[in-house]
Amino acid sequence: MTSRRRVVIGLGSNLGDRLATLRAAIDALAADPELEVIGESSRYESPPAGGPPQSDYVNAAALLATSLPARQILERTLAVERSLGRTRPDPVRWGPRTIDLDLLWIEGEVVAEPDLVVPHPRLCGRVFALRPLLDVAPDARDPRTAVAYASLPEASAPIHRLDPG
Ligand code: PH2
Ligand code: MG
Ligand code: MG
Repeated sequence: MTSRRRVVIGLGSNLGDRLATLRAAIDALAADPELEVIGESSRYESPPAGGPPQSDYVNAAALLATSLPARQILERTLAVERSLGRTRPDPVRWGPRTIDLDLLWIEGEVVAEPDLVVPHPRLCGRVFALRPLLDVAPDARDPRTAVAYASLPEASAPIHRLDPG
């Protein structure tokens, strides 16, 4: 049994109605009785990082409170992706996707398994992941080093915020 703690899920979309898909994904997380959505970030638009040429992404983050173990949180996020039409394996690595949910951070927890690494291995280098995370958990720290994410240079890199607040 794990204790109830904060968890941040990163969301991204670059196909179809991106904002509507992000809304639907957060609503689907909130509909899970074992995941309480206690915050959501602004929406940010950015060019694709890596992968083939493709259209711009909209990214966001959802702050959850849950006692589910990391593995089960991952499974719930994959189920939400499937419910919104994502099929795996991806046809193209880092290719365009209607929806991508990434388990970015679990308060005070480190997971290092072949298919599940938390904190997300690319969190610190990606402003489109870091900025939404800081919207919902401004005090978040790396669970290994205790470094505050807000103090990282990437946290203040420029990114286009779509909505006020
Ligand atoms: N996700 C990727 C690859 N590249 N670029 C942006 N801007 N936003 C993303 O969410 C993103 C990406 C793989 O998951
Ligand atoms: Mg991703
Ligand atoms: Mg992903």
